[in-house]
Amino acid sequence: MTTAFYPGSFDPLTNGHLDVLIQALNVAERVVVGIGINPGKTPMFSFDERADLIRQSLAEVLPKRRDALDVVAFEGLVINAARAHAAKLLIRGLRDGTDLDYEMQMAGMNAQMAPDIQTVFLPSGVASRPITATLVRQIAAMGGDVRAFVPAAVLDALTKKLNR
Ligand code: COD
Repeated sequence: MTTAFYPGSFDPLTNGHLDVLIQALNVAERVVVGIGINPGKTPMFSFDERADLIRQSLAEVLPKRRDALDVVAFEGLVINAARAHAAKLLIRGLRDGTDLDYEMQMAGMNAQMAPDIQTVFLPSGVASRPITATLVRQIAAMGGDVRAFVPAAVLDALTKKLNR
């Protein structure tokens, strides 16, 4: 069974993240989404909230593959977390050339540290290319409409979190 590790902050999951997750399920039988925990940062959503939103959002669009998804927390190096979950593929989404430059550096260094783990770049869909979780949080906090950028479960959670 091919297992892929898809690391990120997912604070919260956006349509861009979901697009890449769906593509990852086309290349791997099982996908482990790794939510990176940074003890120095306070996220908008807790680990449990982020994990639930990822599971709910995938179940909404791809119910048949819900059992192929695991969501875990990790700290430290991505390659160590990927290994701990027996993943041979490391998934990264690409939005544009800026992502590519940065991701190429990480992929190169990860390949030297962990030649047994293959980085796989998956391109953003056209509609989700400009979306970032940081901007989604900012727009929502300022009362803007983010329904075009996030799955329904995330929109609901943002509305509740911001008390609207
Ligand atoms: N379209 C396509 N892909 C997207 C979109 C979009 N609109 N938005 C995000 N993505 C992709 C990103 O490119 C990324 O691949 C993934 O989704 C997650 O994105 P984020 O923004 O939630 O999370 P990141 O990229 O900030 O990652 C957080 C980590 C904790 C994973 C990160 O800090 C990290 O990689 N830490 C690694 C430490 C490490 O191993 N360092 C050594 C590397 S050599």
